[in-house]
Amino acid sequence: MSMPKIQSLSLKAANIPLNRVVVGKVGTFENWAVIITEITCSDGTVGKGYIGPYLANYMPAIASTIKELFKNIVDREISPYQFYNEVMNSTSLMGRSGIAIYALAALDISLWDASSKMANEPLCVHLGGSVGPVKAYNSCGLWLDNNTNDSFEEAQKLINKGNFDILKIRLGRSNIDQDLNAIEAVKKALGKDNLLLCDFNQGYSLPDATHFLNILDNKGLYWFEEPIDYYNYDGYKELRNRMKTPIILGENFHGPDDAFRAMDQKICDFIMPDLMRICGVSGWMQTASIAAAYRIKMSSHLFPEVSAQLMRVTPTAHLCEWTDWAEPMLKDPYKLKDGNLIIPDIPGTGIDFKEDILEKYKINI
Ligand code: SMN
Ligand code: MG
Repeated sequence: MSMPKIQSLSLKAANIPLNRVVVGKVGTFENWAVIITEITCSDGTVGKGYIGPYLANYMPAIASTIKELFKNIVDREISPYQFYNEVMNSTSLMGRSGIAIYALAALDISLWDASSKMANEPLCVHLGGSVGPVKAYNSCGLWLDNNTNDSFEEAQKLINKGNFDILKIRLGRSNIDQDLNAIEAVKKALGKDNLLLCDFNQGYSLPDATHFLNILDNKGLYWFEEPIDYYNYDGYKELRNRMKTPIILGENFHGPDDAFRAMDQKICDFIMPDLMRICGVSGWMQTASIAAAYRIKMSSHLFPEVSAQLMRVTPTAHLCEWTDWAEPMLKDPYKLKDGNLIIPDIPGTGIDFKEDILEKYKINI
């Protein structure tokens, strides 16, 4: 059976303005820097995707890595998982983390989009699942600049955006009382049956985490996300033993190897891989199998569109992180209903771009 061949690659980059400035221990961001990957095939199919590697100045380096990797698939039939394995098994490449993996993810996402478009199926159907709602939480606010007086109102707005019953607050202010007040205000807005997640973005040292998490441990928070440096495995083990609240990490897993190591060493209760860093659809699917074997619930980090599709085929699917960061550049952002993301019943990932917005906020690569 002869399949269409991969013909050409178009790369664009843009610095998309955020509706709400991100202020966290990760830094302050007014824009989301994205790279758009479009792969055209001989039958006219265009596989589209984007990654968001944060730092605009790194875009040229990532773009040139994407172009270099692409040379290996030009003129070949689409086989995303095979290509992923070839690159992952290659010893001559730049390793399995950082820029190399971001570049492979960018291509992988577009290849899976093209593959599911050729099959005339939504990505989740192409992967053996079905179209349906995906439980999500609103992660678009409650950053560290949110002071107690605003927390209740901001939480209400976030809830109302999609009838959400789960929110995430960022913690680790210099004064713990401010964190405690913000938690109380957000909980009041949520009501007693709804979940509040919290994220420390690796802001604490181990001794501080031990001290402050003890204070927060009986505040009814559903998870503690990344309290300390994500590479401090011994520290995570210790915190996990000391705390009742489940510990989650995963947005900093670079590929399934990191996810495996974290689960194998039992350093967390839940995981939440990031589509780009876990290495696209292929890296996600491998990680989902590992999580299933360990019976560990798997949430997502950013990239709500493709992540929602993947949650439909993730055996231990938990919560999809929803942000509106990509919305200004998307022709048809996914809809929200009753705290769920709604997957569009169209072939591929359903991602298409507003060219005028990409042009307006263009980054030269
Ligand atoms: C986060 C990640 C990247 C940028 C801003 C915030 C955060 C999250 O860790 O989980 O949403
Ligand atoms: Mg986080």
